[in-house]
Amino acid sequence: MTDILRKLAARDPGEKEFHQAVREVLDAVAPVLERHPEYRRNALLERLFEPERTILFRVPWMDDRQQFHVHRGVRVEMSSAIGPYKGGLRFHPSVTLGILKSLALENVFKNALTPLSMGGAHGGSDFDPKGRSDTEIMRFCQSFVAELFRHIGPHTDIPEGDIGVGAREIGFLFGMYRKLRNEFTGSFTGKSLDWGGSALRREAAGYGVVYFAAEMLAARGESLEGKVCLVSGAGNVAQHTAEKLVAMGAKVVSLSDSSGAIYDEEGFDPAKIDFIKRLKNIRRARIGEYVDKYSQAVYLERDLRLDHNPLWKIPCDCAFPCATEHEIQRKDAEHLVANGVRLVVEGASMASAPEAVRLFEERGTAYAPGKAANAGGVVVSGLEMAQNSMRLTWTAEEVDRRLRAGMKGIHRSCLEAAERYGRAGNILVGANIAGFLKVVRALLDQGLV
Ligand code: NDP
Ligand code: 2IT
Repeated sequence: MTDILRKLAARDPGEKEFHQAVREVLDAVAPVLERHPEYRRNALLERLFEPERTILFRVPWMDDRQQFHVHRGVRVEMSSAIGPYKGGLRFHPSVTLGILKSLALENVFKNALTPLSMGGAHGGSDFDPKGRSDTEIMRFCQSFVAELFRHIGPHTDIPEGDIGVGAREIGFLFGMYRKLRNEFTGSFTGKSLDWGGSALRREAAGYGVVYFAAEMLAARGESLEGKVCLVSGAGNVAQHTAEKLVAMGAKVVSLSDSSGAIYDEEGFDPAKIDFIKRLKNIRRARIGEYVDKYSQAVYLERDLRLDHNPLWKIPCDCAFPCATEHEIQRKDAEHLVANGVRLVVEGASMASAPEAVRLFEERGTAYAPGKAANAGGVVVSGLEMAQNSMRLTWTAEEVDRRLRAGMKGIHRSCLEAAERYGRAGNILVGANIAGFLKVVRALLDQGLV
């Protein structure tokens, strides 16, 4: 299998994040490949790791001072073997093709674990929305979709938000899409409730993370009640992870953004979480302002020269990284383990670097990768697509019931797959194997396409 990695590295030497994502999959599915030599004979790995299509395009736009800018737009359509391409759009200056390919591959597996069959994609731009006015964001989104609209549609590819793309951006993207196509179809998810969105889509990824954690604890005869929890990030996934943890009786003591973290030893309550939502979603301010209002809390400024994040030094029972990939480095994992962390559940995709994951495995820390634990987002995206097709809307209670059942099912599938292949209890291995089997069987059934 090292030949596959070698070929990928030779062909696209700059895509180290993608090579790492491929390595994780190869390590996890090794026992499956041993049992099924026909998978290698049919070049299934080669097919799985080469996107079906990658769209690269120019995004020109004008800022409020009438300056022109050009960014790169990308959509990686990785696999449609089991359903239309599905996955987020990320607007962040760190975006590269390698990162988007790794997220698209992640989504192939994640989406295969959900009850509704969906293919995998991811896209975005190196555009930085931070500090931009609403009109600048609108012009950028309109220019982005003026090209992307040709490639997407409710039966082809259905984008959603991700870092830097929330309700505001989906509104602008969908509005322009609708105008260009002259049709109102469910070609994006994450839409507002008033115009085709689903109840709880905004909350889904974070709530799903907590439902997954609750399943992991229940399997050990425990619950979230009273557990001290660290949550990183302060965006969509982090806010709703913290909110649901508090609702389920846990004590959440931290959140963060790219500038630093807040630590409130007393724990958050619903009023504090509402304050944070207003701070981040409406005022679009920095998380550090929390300590101006709640003076018992402390602000831990992020020192980018350090190879660890001070947030992960805080003692906790459970850690929920919900900001971005590789935010838990080996050093962070060492701090968490030394402080007795029991559970690490990823809200952000690939939140833990491979060396950190290795340490969790060595020390027996219960660990769930994003491709299983944050699948709640795409579970409810699938429900939004189903509601759009039927032209009806389900209540929040109905969606929540389906989300919870979906997360329970994913947890069970991961454990069953891990057990079947001799790695009982390993959710990382189980998630990769369960997703892999669903997709490669579809590829075999459908011939060489
Ligand atoms: P948001 O843009 O809403 O929030 C992202 C948060 O993470 C912000 O607080 C941001 O800080 C912080 N952050 C982003 N990049 C970095 C970085 N390089 N270093 C430190 N902090 C950073 O995004 P989401 O909450 O939607 O996404 C968070 C994670 O969850 C991502 O990994 C995403 O792929 C994953 N995810 C999202 C889903 C969704 O439905 N939205 C579904 C499943 C997974 P700042 O405010 O300073 O930028
Ligand atoms: O990475 C992800 O799962 C998302 N950003 C959401 C994808 C989706 O299509 O709901």
